[in-house]
Amino acid sequence: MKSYTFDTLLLETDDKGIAVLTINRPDKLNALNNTVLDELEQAVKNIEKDDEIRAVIVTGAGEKAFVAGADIKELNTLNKKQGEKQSVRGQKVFFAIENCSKPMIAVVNGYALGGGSELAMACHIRIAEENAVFGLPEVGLGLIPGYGGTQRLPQLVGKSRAMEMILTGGQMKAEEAKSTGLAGYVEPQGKGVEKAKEIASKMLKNGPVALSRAIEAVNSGFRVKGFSDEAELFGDLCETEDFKEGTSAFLEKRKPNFQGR
Ligand code: CO8
Repeated sequence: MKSYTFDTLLLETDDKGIAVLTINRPDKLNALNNTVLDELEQAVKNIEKDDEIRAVIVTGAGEKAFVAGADIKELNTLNKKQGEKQSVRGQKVFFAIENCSKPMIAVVNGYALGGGSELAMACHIRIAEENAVFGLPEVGLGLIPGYGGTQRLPQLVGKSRAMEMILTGGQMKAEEAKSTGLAGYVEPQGKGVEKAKEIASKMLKNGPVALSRAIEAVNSGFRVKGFSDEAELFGDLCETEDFKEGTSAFLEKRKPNFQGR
């Protein structure tokens, strides 16, 4: 078993070349702070360079969450310019995952909210454990999804269902995620990685160059222009009172009182 050392991630590779990349901040439900984003970017670079790694499973530490979103504590103080920059930053890390030349499989083992759903959607396929909860709750914080969710969710579940999910900030449990195509499989809790390894093993019987070109070709058909608009709109929202109210309400553990300003 080969492993790399990070503060907020675990990256371990088995003897078949299947790596498990675990977001490891369980006390904060694996929320994506800047350290996690930096380390994810570095991890993908390691994955690309390391010939022993042939496929990657992305999952969350603990029994409650895959990733509960971007770290709301870090979002709360962003201004327009910083908000747009932060959105572009996360989008860039998730593009690196989406365009990784090796198969990336998300095992969603609990809450995948906001940036967590966006991370899962950037992976090539998704397996939901029975306790998986997908959602883009950003509007409840006075925000919009800013790590690609407004672009990738409609691609995966269709515009109408995506619009409903984004505008209500509603959640989708494992079985519904499977029926909409957001997840390929539903597995018992604790069994997602096993299923992911089974699927990865089937992929790895094929030529690695063909796999990388297939990923590139499929992604090529889904290149959309909306990501920069998403980042700009996210930045705009950071200037609103509703954003301050929404994020402060979460941190103060109370309901927001939006004024529409
Ligand atoms: N950010 C920061 N801390 C978090 C987050 C988060 N997203 N989610 C959970 N935590 C922390 C909690 O504050 C708590 O910390 P503490 O123990 O110090 O109080 C700890 O994790 C455990 O969480 P809870 O006590 O809340 O656990 P519950 O089981 O009661 O609730 C929930 C679980 C329902 C998942 C709840 O934690 C929750 O609602 N979390 C926030 C979900 C959310 O709104 N996610 C979206 C965030 S916004 C986002 O992702 C935007 C992405 C795009 C960004 C673009 C550019 C910046």
